[in-house]
Amino acid sequence: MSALAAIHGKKYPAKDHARRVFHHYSKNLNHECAFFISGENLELYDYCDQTKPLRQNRYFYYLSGCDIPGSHVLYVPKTDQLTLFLPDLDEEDVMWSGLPLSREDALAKFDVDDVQFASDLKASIEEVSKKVEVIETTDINKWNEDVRLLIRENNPVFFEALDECRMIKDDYEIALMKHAAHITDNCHLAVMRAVPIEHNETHIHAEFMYHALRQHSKQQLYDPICCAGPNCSTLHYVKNDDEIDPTRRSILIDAGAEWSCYASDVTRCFPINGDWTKEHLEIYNIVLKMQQVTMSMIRPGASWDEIHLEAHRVLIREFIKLGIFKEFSEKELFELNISAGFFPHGLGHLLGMDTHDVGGRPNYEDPDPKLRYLRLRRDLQEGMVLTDEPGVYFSPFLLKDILKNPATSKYIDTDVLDRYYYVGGVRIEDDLLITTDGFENFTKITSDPKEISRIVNEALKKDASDFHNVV
Ligand SMILES: [Mn+2]
Repeated sequence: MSALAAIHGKKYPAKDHARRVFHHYSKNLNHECAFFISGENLELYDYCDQTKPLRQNRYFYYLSGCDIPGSHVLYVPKTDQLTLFLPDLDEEDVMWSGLPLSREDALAKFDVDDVQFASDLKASIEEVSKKVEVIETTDINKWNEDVRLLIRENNPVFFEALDECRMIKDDYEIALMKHAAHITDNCHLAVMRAVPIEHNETHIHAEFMYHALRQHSKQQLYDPICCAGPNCSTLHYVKNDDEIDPTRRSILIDAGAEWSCYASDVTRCFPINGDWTKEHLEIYNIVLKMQQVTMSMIRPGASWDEIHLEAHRVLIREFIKLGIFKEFSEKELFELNISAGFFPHGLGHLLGMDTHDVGGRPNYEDPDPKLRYLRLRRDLQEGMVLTDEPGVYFSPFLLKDILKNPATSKYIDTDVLDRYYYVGGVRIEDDLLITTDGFENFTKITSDPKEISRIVNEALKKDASDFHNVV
């Protein structure tokens, strides 16, 4: 059954979100207030009559569920009144864009008490401003200049209330995210199965996008990362245009479909010819073990810092076994931060309407390089959605200081290390919901190396001309 069946016929719970944000806000500030947020609007490119792609403002969407450009939302807690303001009807534009949603249609579609239009905005805000001490907004910008003197931007208490609420997902948001994850599973499987026609990183990218669009997911929250061989050691590689040749068979694809502004974020790796090389499989199995060990620790109350550091310990133990790290104590290697050269990013991040979602409280100044890029620095709570995405990379750039400094280079056997550079890197990434006693994994596409090998080898038996998009 589709995840969307659980929310069939229901509206995005904007009103409940507004109430929750006020509840949180009023723990810190006790005065009469209102909340006002402007959504994004369409903008033209310079010297051109085409519009830039629209990415709806996430705070606006959280309080409205509305994706219409040029809208605003106002919540007055005292009367528990949520009002959506839609753009005024532009008669001249109807010929090009068709009729916009009527007031009645909008009332039926969105979880709001009233629908007004942009031309009503100033009078409504003036009216409310007489009754409350402050109208909070996230930011004063070109879409709400008319009312700038009546609203206050940038109050950290308001942002914290929004972020804390967004961090804990409700059933409706969970259904949207599960659906995004389901589409993404199908896309990753399609990429593994399309190997006869994938000779360039762009083909991997194209295959993912084609299958996302076929499933009505028109955009991704982040640019797909599609790489082969040493390119896999660049964490956010988005050039996606190198050839895939027999010396560069290790593939890494990090891509996720979006559904109604909610994200999925999944990474899979596979050998383009179906058969893992010895070194590629060794590294893959280490990353898989890092993921399995860390997943076994996930439950409400657990420290994500601790779980992340445990992934480093697994890496160190396994690198000692491979001989990349010379046999010193695990503790010594851990304290010297050498593993951060091979696993430089965090184990995972919160996921929601942003790929790196709000509420994680990262500390990019952390003196411990193992923790510096960890985007979630809090204990786990039921209702959080996060990624578990360990990785191991062989980047000459990331390793140059460790290899140059005799205090650290003495721990590394470069003869052994040199055998792994061609793999580039491996990352395995799943999307997890924290539940009462553990977690639910939204990501169902297999990460078992034997199964992946079987899928790819099976696909290679097919004739390339069977494919829809042979070029
Ligand atoms: Mn991620």
